[in-house]
Amino acid sequence: MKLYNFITVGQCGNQIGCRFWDIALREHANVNKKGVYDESIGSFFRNVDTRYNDPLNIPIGSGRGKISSLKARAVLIDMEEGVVSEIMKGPLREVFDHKHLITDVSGSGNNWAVGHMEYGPRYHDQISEAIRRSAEFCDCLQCFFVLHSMGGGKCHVTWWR
Ligand SMILES: Nc1nc2c(ncn2[C@@H]2O[C@H](COP(=O)(O)OP(=O)(O)OP(=O)(O)O)[C@@H](O)[C@H]2O)c(=O)[nH]1
Ligand SMILES: [Mg+2]
Repeated sequence: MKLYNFITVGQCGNQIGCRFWDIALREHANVNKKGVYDESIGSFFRNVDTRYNDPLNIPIGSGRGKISSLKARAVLIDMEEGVVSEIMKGPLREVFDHKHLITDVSGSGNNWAVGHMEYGPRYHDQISEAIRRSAEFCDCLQCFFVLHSMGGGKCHVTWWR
């Protein structure tokens, strides 16, 4: 099974990411009428239902039960906490592993130098650790998707090197 890891960065990356996870869940609900955790949903979500040793082909239920047994293979990073906080108040809040959220308060204000010199070094280890943790949940990691705008402060640029 090929597994995909998402890293969503900044306002743009997290807004697009949020739409992606919503659509992924809806689409899966459309094609997988039995509501089981199969390979296709496993590519993007891990099943955290601990009642089963082999998580494949087990029921994932419906409604809140379904969402609470799924965790997106994602790390959310934003040095301005607003967008991530809104996501955490919304219907998808349980889809994200809280250990994979990395936020600060004020952001870089589109100032790349601040992202590069300040937030990058400050959050380098925390970001690496979250991505490592997320990747370790994958038996067969296919790739990372990094979602972000071309503008903004981009603390992760330092990390990505
Ligand atoms: N397509 C699209 N573009 C967006 C969205 N949100 C922001 N942008 C664009 O992204 C650029 C600014 O980047 P942001 O993503 O806001 O910046 P950031 O990564 O949060 O960085 P800082 O806030 O400076 O720390 C501008 O060109 C915006 O127009 C979105 O939801 N969709
Ligand atoms: Mg921002």
